[in-house]
Amino acid sequence: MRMFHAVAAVQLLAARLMHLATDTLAQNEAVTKRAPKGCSLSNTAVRKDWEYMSNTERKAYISAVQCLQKLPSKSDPTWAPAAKTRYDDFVAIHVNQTMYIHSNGLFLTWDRYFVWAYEQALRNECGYKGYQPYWNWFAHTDNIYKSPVFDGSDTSLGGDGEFFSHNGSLAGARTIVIPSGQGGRCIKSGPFKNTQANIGPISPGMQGFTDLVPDITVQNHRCVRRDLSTYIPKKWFTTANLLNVTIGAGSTTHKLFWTEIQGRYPDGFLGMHTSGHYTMGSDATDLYSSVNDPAFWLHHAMLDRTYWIWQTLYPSEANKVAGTLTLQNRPPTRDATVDEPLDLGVNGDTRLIKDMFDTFGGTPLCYIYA
Ligand SMILES: *[C@@H]1O[C@H](CO)[C@@H](O)[C@H](O)[C@H]1NC(C)=O
Ligand SMILES: *[C@@H]1O[C@H](CO)[C@@H](O)[C@H](O)[C@H]1NC(C)=O
Ligand SMILES: *[C@@H]1O[C@H](CO)[C@@H](O)[C@H](O)[C@H]1NC(C)=O
Ligand SMILES: [Cu+2]
Repeated sequence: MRMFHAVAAVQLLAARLMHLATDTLAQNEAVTKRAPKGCSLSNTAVRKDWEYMSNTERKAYISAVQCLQKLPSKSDPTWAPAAKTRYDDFVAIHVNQTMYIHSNGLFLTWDRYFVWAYEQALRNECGYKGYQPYWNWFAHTDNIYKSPVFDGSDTSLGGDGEFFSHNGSLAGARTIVIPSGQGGRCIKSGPFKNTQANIGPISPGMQGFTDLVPDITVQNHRCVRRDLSTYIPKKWFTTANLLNVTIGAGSTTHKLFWTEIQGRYPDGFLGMHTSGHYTMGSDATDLYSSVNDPAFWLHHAMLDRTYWIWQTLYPSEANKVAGTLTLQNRPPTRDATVDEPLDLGVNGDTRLIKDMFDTFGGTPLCYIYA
């Protein structure tokens, strides 16, 4: 009983913290009346929690994603012969940039720009009127199958995969073993039942894939696979871990936040970012082509939201970068600066890291999270 109250109290504190961050931001903006490049509280986009969107809003988002999956690719076919759809264009650039956007100085800002560009494509090319939703990692951790993101209903991003007997997944640079779940093959229910991909898998963490391809030059038309994990949310999407990256020892400098959110693999700690990928499982465990899972974007919006909340709490650290130009600094490279270009290929103009610090800066970002 006492344990229950302690947990409830901490969860309440975490919820308050989220609101505090939102309110602080709103007040700051209102007080300074700062409206760079036309971004203000009256025209800012508000990205919502999937759970608190109406069925109509969710269906509009799902239709727009299905539209991007049907539109033809804009990528140069000599560069990415495997890219067939507009959705594939996003997978292709992520594969191409993989070694330069993870576990390095570009990670958080490239991700922020990538999600924004996808949101633009949904709106400008598929008539979507809403904004990019997020999957709140800390909800339904006791039963991921009940999450409205993954419950397999017609207002979800699809349910689990069909069962596939396998030996689990190797996460965190292949050092952390994740037990297999009840899925592993094609998504078996919901709007993305049997949804198709053309690129990858290239380096999946889930064991038992037999159809690997080397890169974006080889098309592999197939279904997107999923293996929801009940193990990860209970173990790592905890209030203690949330508090650590927002107000605890893992939050006080940019470098600490950046490290903690990406995980400390030698300590057996997967971190929030990798945890989300391995909660979805199967295709989403591929460092290169995880974008194939349509829930990738709700996961990455949550990562961005966590970064945004942290930035609001630590204004003096908010515009810093940590890390070099290569994944885990292999091969060794110089430290990233705020002037590093962020390459999205056909999906967006090249912007700089420093353009991405302020989601309210109008360069080109203009959004907040609810
Ligand atoms: C990514 O694409 C660029 C061309 O835009 C090419 O020069 C580079 O080799 C590609 N990198 C990988 C790892 O495929
Ligand atoms: C699982 O591991 C066992 C023992 O190493 C191996 O024989 C089996 O082929 C593996 N199964 C899959 C699906 O990879
Ligand atoms: C919080 O983050 C710090 C810094 O990375 C780490 O040393 C510590 O173990 C974390 N605490 C918990 C409870 O995970
Ligand atoms: Cu990711």
